[in-house]
Amino acid sequence: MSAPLKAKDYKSGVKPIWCPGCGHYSVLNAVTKAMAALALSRDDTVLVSGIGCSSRLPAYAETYGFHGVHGRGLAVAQGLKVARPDITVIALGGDGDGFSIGGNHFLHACRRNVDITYIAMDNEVYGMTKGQASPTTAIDWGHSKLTPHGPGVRPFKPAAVALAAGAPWIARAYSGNPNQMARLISEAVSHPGFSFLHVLSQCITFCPEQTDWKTVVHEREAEPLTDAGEAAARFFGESGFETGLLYRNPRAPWPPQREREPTTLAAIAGGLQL
Ligand SMILES: Cc1ncc(C[n+]2csc(CCOP(=O)(O)OP(=O)(O)O)c2C)c(N)n1
Ligand code: SF4
Repeated sequence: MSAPLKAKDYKSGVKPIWCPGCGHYSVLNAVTKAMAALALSRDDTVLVSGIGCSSRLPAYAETYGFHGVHGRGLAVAQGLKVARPDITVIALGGDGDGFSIGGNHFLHACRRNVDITYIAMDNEVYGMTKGQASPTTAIDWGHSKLTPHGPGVRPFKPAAVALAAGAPWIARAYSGNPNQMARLISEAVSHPGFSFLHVLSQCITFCPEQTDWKTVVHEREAEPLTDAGEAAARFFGESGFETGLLYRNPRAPWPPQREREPTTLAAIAGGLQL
């Protein structure tokens, strides 16, 4: 019998090109730790992403990967899981990728409840394209030359939106605590249905002030909420810095499990009335 794989065995030989101090390194470490903890088969695990600094992550992992089109990671991930229910599918990307151009896919992935994990690495900015405002940028964040007085638009609350769209499992992690993040990723992957992990992952280059997150981030001590109404009140009123499993209300994933004979092209063609 071969020795169990360690976290490092789930890393590819490709050296990340993220800036030193970028929060996404921590997410890579947490993802590979979780894979080792769950003893996932490298051949039966797929990481799917869109475009952005965060979306480069699949290249750095020693599993199958799909570095796709901006905002379309969730569409690919859900299609893959529906076609191959036997494999583990983890979708990843940034706040720009997932909540802006991919926002519609995010809503429907929460609602549809396909058994995948979605890790959104939120740095409240478009890092890859040099610091434009994203849907989670603060209303008065004036560090971008494009919005010197701030975007002037209220930021989106990812946990509240996920809840309203029907996500049955919602957690938050912080890049400064990769061990907690790894535990949450293991739980997310084990949850039978769509699991949404919102990660506060700092962009040190365009938002250096995010290093202050360490002073406000705190772990949830209570059990996760199970009532959607209570969770809504919590997510609307919260600071956004509480980490841990915040809400869990499982329901049957889509599509329902059904026994069926594999269909062949010949059988389909035979049944067509041409
Ligand atoms: C269709 C399309 N529109 C725009 C872009 C340009 N683009 C590339 S990455 C990106 C945003 C990345 O931000 P985010 O997803 O938050 O990830 P980060 O780089 O911050 O990790 C944009 C707008 C693109 N590649 N494709
Ligand atoms: S620009 Fe920001 S998000 Fe991109 S690698 Fe650098 S620190 Fe990370």
